Amino acid sequence: MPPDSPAPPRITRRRLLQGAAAAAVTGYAASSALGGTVAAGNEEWPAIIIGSGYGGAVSGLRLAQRGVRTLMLEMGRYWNPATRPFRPMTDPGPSSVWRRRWNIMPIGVNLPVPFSAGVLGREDFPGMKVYVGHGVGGGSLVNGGMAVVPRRDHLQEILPGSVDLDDLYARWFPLAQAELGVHAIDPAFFATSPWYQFARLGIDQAHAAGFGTAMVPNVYDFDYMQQEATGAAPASALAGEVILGNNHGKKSIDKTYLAKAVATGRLTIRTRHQVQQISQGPDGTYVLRVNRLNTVGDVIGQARFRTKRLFINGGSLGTTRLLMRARETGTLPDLPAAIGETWGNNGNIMTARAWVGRTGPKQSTIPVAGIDNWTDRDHPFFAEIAPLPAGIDLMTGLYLAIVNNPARARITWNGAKDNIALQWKDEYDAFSVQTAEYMVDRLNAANGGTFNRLLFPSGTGHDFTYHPLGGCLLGSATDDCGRVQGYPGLYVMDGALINGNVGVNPFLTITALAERNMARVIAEDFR
Ligand code: FAE
Repeated sequence: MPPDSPAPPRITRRRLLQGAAAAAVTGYAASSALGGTVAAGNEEWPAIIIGSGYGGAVSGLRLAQRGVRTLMLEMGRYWNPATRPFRPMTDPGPSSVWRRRWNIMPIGVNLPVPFSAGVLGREDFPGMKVYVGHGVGGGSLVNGGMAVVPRRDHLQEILPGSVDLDDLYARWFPLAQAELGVHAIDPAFFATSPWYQFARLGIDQAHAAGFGTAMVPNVYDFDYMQQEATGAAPASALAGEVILGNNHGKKSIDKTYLAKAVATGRLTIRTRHQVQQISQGPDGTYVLRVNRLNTVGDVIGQARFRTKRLFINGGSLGTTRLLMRARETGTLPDLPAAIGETWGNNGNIMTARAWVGRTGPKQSTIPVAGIDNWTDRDHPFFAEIAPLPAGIDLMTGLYLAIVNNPARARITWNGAKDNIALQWKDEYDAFSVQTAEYMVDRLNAANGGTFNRLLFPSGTGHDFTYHPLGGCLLGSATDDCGRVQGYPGLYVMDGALINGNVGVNPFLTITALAERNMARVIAEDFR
């Protein structure tokens, strides 16, 4: 059985053996075959997790370690670089984009791509394009790996008061960092490598403009990167790979949390299984109607799964969509009215400066530094000094800023389209635009340079986000550890829990919060 094929209609001895053989390569398929014990399309599991991103991976590991036989359903594919490699940003292929005919990079020229169930997805709404990852590992497959601890005073503002922040910082952030494999870059390598000339220049120019900066830890294996730099290992970060997947170096969660969970023998992952509808039987069992997809993402069949414990972890939009569909179509009619509220783009805004000086033709795709201006009350932002790995010296500084923008939107339900709707008005971003312009003006005044209007004609790119957050808030749509109000056995552990803007790149916070919540849920609900 190929590692990401849909569940077989019946578990046969032959399929079992095929699964076991594939498992030797991937580590996923054997448990996938072994886990299915009930006849076609109506399996019952002690626990089911929807989605294999950060929230899903933490849920999967902790349930498996507690001894709970758990099924994880993921709409995307399993990506194994040995058999099915990712492609660099400048040369997209069938692995690259989820069901589009053109690449979807937010800047630069987009090339045609084969229509396929690729790794990078984008959902388009009026005023806002939301980027997400699809595949075993969710957003960890496409992201830049920046693992940033948020400011405590900011978390105090956005999390319910009942979350013990001493405990979160002392226990759950360190655990998340350890499990994710977070490390800092070797200062000597950073100081001398041509691959980080762009970042050193960005730091120097920030200081010249009077801004503070911070080095940012990452889940990329920097020892591996140093081998890339000497040619001793196949290049990934140093070969333009990120956003459309990394073949080497990056510890995406298929290599950390999920590998550890599968190794227990109690987590089964089924790929190309897209959950469509959730309902509930009279005895409280949740019933999932699932579309099975082919490698293009077309529906090739249906399946049904049942469980008493359902963890919805489809990411901010994926989770909100499933919950809103269930509430609005009446299959889980008593879901809280708060679902859909307080969605935010994490204050994301991108901007670029032209003619900044030599940023270098060689640029690592993995960002390791940022400008930290969060405590400036008038212009609060944290801006990643981002790479622009075009292979030539573009003399351009690129920044992905996270502005402390209080704007939030409400996700609504469009029954005619059977989908969520979101309207992000231009005025919501007025503060982010003003803040990003302030940053660029100050950097240019101190160092020279202009707005790069080739990349961003209006000066900034504020109609897209990499960091969707909210839709099922901790402490309002759920209790203060992710139990959905009114539905025992229904949980959310992902970015949907977080109130729209966490002030830094979000996956470390999503992971730490999921760890904290799962510890309570396991202790209290899985005795
Ligand atoms: P997520 O990782 O999105 O996982 C959800 C999973 O559920 C996906 O695998 C979906 O395919 C799957 N799914 C959804 N609906 C269904 C369904 N109906 N049935 C079955 N499966 C489903 O959720 N964050 C940082 O902290 N640092 C960075 O450097 C960074 N860089 C980024 C760069 C890019 C280009 C992007 C797109 C994001 C970046 N992020 C970064 C954001 C980060 O990846 C994101 O916050 C987390 O991945 C969200 O984690 P969740 O667990 O909420």
